[in-house]
Amino acid sequence: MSLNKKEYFYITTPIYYINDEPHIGHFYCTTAADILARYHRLIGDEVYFVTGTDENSQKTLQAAEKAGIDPKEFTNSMAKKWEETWKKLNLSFDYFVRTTAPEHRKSVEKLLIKCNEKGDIYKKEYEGWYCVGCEKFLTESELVDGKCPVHKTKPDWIKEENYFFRLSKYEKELLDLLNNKKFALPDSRKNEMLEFIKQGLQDISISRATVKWGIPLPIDKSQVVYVWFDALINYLTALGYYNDDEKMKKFWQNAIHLVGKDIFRFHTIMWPAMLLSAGLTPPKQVFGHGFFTINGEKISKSLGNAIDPVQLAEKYGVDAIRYFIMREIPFGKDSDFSTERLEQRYKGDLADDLGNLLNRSLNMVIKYRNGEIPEPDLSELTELEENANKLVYTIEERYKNFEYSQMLESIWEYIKSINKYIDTMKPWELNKKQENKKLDFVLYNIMQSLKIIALFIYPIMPQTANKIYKQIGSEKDIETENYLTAVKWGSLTPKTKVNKGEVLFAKIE
Ligand code: ME8
Repeated sequence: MSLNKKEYFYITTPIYYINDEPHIGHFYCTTAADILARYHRLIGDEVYFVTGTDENSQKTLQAAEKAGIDPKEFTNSMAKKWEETWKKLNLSFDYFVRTTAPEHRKSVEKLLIKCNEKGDIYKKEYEGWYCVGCEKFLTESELVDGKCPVHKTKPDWIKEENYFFRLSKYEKELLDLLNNKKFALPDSRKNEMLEFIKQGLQDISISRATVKWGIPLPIDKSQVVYVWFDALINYLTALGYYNDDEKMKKFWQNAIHLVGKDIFRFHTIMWPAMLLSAGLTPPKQVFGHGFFTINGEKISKSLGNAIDPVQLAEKYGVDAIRYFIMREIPFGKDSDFSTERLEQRYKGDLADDLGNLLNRSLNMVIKYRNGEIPEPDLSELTELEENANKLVYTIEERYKNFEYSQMLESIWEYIKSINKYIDTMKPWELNKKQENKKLDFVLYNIMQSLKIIALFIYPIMPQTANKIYKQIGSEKDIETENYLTAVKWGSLTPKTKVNKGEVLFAKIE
């Protein structure tokens, strides 16, 4: 249990292709990773959170040519754009990895040479349909009317002599790995992978003879490394695999990869096989989340329907969007992205349930106790206290299972129960009747539960959580708290002054 003992967490997102700009789908996965990273940092674990860009794709080259820019210049400016976008959106990654960086090239060379020494690389003549959009070979049976089913374009027929990786050799080990309950989640996707392996694994081409953009194959410099073989190794580059950095020892065995369902197979089959071949252990977990559509359509450049997370954040605030995407859709499921639903949740869950709760609670402390947290007699156990104690463990369990939406649902039930508590206890009547001891007790309970709410929602809405913290009178930032001490009932210091500020979720025009 990581609540009782410090653990290490290595949390990653896919490294994104830079031929395009970040959209809501990329933001979704990066946010999910950010939330997990923030939660583990909060409870005292040591976290290394990495995102980055996949730059050695043919798509990069095509996009640079189209823009009439030198590919190196293009990659530098696009990678910068992605990194800055994530920073602007308050994503707390510790390292931004780029596959055109010299360190990455060293990692790729090192791993590939190990696989070669193991006898897992061989040369063979190959021909097949290659989709640049997917950056992979497609089988005849995967094509629909001769086209790639995802990109709706005719793939290229490629015939060349390539280097192959003996994926088939790892069939049994991969089956064992996937049968381990926690490695690949959710179960439905894991079962698809098991089925795929049972049909028999083919060795895969890991180099390209005609492509010039990419990392030269260390065992034959006339070819470049296949972009997926190269890209997956980013997870090791970020830990300093190329020079045996200490981070490898600390973090590799605790790697959690969050990826979309589109690239789950690469991460649960090809990647662990590459690692096993190179004498490394597979990652601890891979989670394949679902996809957003916009009005039922796939998000695509040609349809021009991509939603820009920066624009959305400018309108609603980044915390509200983080809340919405994680609450609305159970992680792992597909869903349509609806601005209407976003506005409903903004108004209902955020402005009414949470914002209003803070507002009315502060008003009562100001009106009845001169803005000072009262000194209560806490000998009586309330349901608020009991439920808060239970929630600490429910939340931990939800994080372990990547159940973000269900976790938020439980937190919101708690928020609603505080509102109900106020309506039942009627502090205004206690005040009228001068039942001072009871009033102190009730007001303290309300403020204490707000403190706990701030801690619970911090990973999802870090700015909002800190605003609540400040308004209830804390001088500390949540990041500096000892979580288990701070969520304990009674942790709120009596006699501190509240500090009412701006409303949490203003009306959207
Ligand atoms: O595949 N809904 O990069 P990529 C939800 N470079 N998530 C979405 C989404 C949508 N509509 N569209 C994209 C690549 N994503 C490779 C990865 S990793 C070693 C190499 C998210 O730019 C989702 O997480 O195509 C998906 O897996 C990822 O973006 C793909 O990003």
